[in-house]
Amino acid sequence: MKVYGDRGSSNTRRVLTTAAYLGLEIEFVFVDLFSGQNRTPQYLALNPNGTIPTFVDGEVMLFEASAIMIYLAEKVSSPLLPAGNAKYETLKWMFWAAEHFRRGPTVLIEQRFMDRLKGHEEDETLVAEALQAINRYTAVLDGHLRGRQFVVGDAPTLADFDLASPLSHIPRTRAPFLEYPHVAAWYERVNKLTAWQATGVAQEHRICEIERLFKPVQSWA
Ligand SMILES: N[C@@H](CCC(=O)N[C@@H](CS)C(=O)NCC(=O)O)C(=O)O
Repeated sequence: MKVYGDRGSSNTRRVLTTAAYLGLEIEFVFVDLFSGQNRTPQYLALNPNGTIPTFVDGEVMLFEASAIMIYLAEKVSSPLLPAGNAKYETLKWMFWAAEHFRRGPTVLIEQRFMDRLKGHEEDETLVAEALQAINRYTAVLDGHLRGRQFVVGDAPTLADFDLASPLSHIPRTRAPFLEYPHVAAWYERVNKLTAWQATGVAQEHRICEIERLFKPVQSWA
């Protein structure tokens, strides 16, 4: 099984965390977005979006991190995707994460990290809209997490990894997720999971590398 991605990407991190949590051996193939490796004909043949992560297991070729995570959990019948009604609860929060929860943070990572690396000022209107969306949906998650250990039931599911992934960019986005007490307590629990910790260390290491790469542009800007 191969995962194509960048360890600095929170979408790649969701997939790598799932594989590590399940103890699955995967071959990691680094795709350097900054030198356009995601735009080569070979890569676009695997994933016509030119995004990361991409996954290959024999004839199975997937893009979309959540689809890859579901594939991995089902491959080993893991309770990360539980049975019965809990399965639909898990999927509900995963779809919600994509449709609502991660949209604001995606704007912030562009505005406050990617564009800043290139020496651009942030767009105040886009940032204000993103923060408004983040507050709206984090309040919903906070209400749900009151009195709960994890998003679905008392053990982690794929929904926890999907929802925690944008929090891993807080140092860059300065998104106010941790101002919500139940979200903050839940994130502390997620941070205690060995698989999540390991991918977090690798992510921060890679982010430092990226920042070093762009340093001349930053000081020139
Ligand atoms: N919904 C996609 C999002 C993938 C995505 O946007 N990845 C970013 C990196 S975190 C990317 O590849 N950006 C490069 C581009 O859009 O060209 C998923 O869950 O896999």
